[in-house]
Amino acid sequence: MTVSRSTSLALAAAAALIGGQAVAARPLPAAMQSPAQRMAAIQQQASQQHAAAQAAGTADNTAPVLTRFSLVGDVNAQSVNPKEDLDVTMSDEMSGLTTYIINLKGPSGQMVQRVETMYGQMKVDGRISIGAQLLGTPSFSRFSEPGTWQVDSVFLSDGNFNMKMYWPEDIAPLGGRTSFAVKNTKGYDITPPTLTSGSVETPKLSLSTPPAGTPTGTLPYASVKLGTADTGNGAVAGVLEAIVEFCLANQFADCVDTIELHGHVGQVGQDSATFRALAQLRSDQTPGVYQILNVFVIDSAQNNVLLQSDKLGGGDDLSKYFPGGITLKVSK
Ligand SMILES: [Ca+2]
Repeated sequence: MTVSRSTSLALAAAAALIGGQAVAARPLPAAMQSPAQRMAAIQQQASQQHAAAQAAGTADNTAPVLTRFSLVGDVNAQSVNPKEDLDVTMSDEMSGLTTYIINLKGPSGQMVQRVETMYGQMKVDGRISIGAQLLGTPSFSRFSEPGTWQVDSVFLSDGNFNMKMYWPEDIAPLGGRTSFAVKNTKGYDITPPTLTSGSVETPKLSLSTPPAGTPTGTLPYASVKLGTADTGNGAVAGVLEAIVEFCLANQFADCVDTIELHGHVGQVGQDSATFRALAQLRSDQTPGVYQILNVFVIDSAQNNVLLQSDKLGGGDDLSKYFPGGITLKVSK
């Protein structure tokens, strides 16, 4: 089981990935990755592109630079769309900035992130905001942990795939403010949700049998029913989403095909929720006996749990949660 609320653990995993040691043989679907894992994937891609660009002998060999970084003000988690402002200067003199990622870290390791991609911009110089909900997730919310937050890292890359990661010790010498307070008087949630039960509602599906009441040719839906629970720290964010990934494994336990089911909970703040995760099969879905590979459950405050099947290299016995079985047979 991987419980993700610790940035340092996730960053250690990211560092291992960047260092060329595979963290997991099989990459997780993007939606199951922590911010640090997504960042590591971006870095890894940039690194490969950089190597290709170097081999091609193109001209820009210097990474973008961060020359100003100063956080402005504090965050009131109970305000409408809370965010933290940053005065920043980032530039690249030749091929221009293409990506910046700014990570802020809470007292217990929760991460708020801003990721931007652009083209041909030589300089970002001014005040930007981090953690606003309209800018994507993970963002601040009324469930954010109160206390002292600080900069975790800044990642920059340019049009020739040169990249640089700035860590707190690289940012401190710039002389700006690198920490700020999050105020939250109404409780917060840094506690991951749990899976309490599950059942595969469609253990056998035929690609040629449409769901009841639908026209001939309609592809069938895989369905898993999940029971989940969530707690918090004075407030409960409640389960937001679950993803169940099925794998058709070959004799080396590699997935030759997968089915990714998604389920959403409509209401924030519930301490338990039972719901379905669904996916319509593809017309070219490989027939065979699939089994559950991963179950990912995330709450509205981005705390999440990842269960990985011990049948396929993970550490979790999923049959404990799925007493009726973890398989789904797909036939033509
Ligand atoms: Ca929670």
